[in-house]
Amino acid sequence: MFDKILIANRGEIALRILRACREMGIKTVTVHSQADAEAKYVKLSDESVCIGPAASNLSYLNIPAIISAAEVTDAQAIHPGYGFLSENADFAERVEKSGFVFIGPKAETIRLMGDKVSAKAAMKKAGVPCVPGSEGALSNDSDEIINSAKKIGYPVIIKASGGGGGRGMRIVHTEAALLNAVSMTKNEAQAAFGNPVVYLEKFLEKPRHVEFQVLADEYKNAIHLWDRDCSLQRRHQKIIEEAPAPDITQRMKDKIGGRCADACKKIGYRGAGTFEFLYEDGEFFFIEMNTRLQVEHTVTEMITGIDLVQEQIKIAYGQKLSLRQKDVQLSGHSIECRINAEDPYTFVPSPGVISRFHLPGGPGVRIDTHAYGGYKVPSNYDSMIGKLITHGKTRDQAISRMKIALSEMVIEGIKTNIPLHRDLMNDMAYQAGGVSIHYLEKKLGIKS
Ligand code: MV4
Repeated sequence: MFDKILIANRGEIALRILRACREMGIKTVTVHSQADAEAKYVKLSDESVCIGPAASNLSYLNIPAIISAAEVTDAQAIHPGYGFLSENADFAERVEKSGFVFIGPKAETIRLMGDKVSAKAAMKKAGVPCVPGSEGALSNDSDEIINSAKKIGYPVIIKASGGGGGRGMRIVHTEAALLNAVSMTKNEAQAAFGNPVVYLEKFLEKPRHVEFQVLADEYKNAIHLWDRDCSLQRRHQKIIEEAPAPDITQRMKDKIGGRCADACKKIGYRGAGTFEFLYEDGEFFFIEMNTRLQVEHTVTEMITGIDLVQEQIKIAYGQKLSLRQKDVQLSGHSIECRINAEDPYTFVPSPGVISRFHLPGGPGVRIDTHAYGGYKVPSNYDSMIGKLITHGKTRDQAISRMKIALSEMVIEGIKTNIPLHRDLMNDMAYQAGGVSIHYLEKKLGIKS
């Protein structure tokens, strides 16, 4: 096994990766910005290196500084966590060229999936059901564009191939609005991603966001770890996730999960990954693949008992998957509330010093956070300061435990979204299960 891993991230995920390394007997190196010098995971790691000032582009996105840190500390592998450089193919490439192992897929796979047109084509070819749409990239021919949209049927959505995660999209309801919308989206895509390529899809009006977790090794073994429902979101920021997704037949999940695992084998996927689907009227439609560990990986860990970070590390070391599909046994239900340092209703970030900090506990309660009483939440990064996760035999029990946990939780000195989570756990539609991606914004009275 690796002797030493460098963690190229911060916050709760740095601590999560550090814990996995500890359990495996692997030494850890953390890299940190000047703003994170006093962070808990930095103190807990075996070694740490300051890689730059607070601004992310000068520290957590500073590729040469991170690679130098791996060199001076003699780390063998780099775990990118999520966000930051986790889906940067150039980073993965430079890590490997410098003689380190990138804990993730091959650079070419990251590139393939980062381009949404090529990702969709690869998945369609591999037998994963996709949203009906244009055959790949739209041409510049007006008649072709109009015919493509006509064939799909309005409303359609224009998506930038270089986008993803909700960036570079535009909905079109009529043929009259189509060509102008295409040219505006192309211009925006060129400016934002340096890539003007766009494609069309049927716009699904009220879908749920349901995703499948996969694990694949270098030897074309692949399994899926079932599904998560991440429909509760605001402006493409997920707020609550759960596993399994409510109210979808196991038969359907077996089929789609199997397709995802098969697709991994076909494209030679390596590591942990997520297939994102829209689910509407009993059907799954692939939209994107994430080639990283995700924030919400925890709910999958809770229902499968599998440590996804440890599996990532074993795969990166070149081990064969020790799990077979039949070894992935589902147990109960899990919910995750993302705890953000922000106003619960305006969502304005609320950095600063945490004056009082009391965490809940008890059966079926997990907390992943790097925060503590006296910790100063920096203003430079994402506002998520932790995740509260519950598990129960049933969805109702997971909700009940979440309500109790939220009632015990005290964070003072900064604003948090805990009050919003308390509201949502008491929301009748949430309790019934299976709300759409628009539910939260509608409830909050926001136009999407
Ligand atoms: C869609 C869609 C409806 N129809 N595609 C937004 C994020 C990106 N991953 C894909 N997104 C969407 N694609 C079709 N054909 C609606 C969304 C969407 C969405 C998807 C998942 C989670 C939250 C969302 C919020 C708004 C729109």
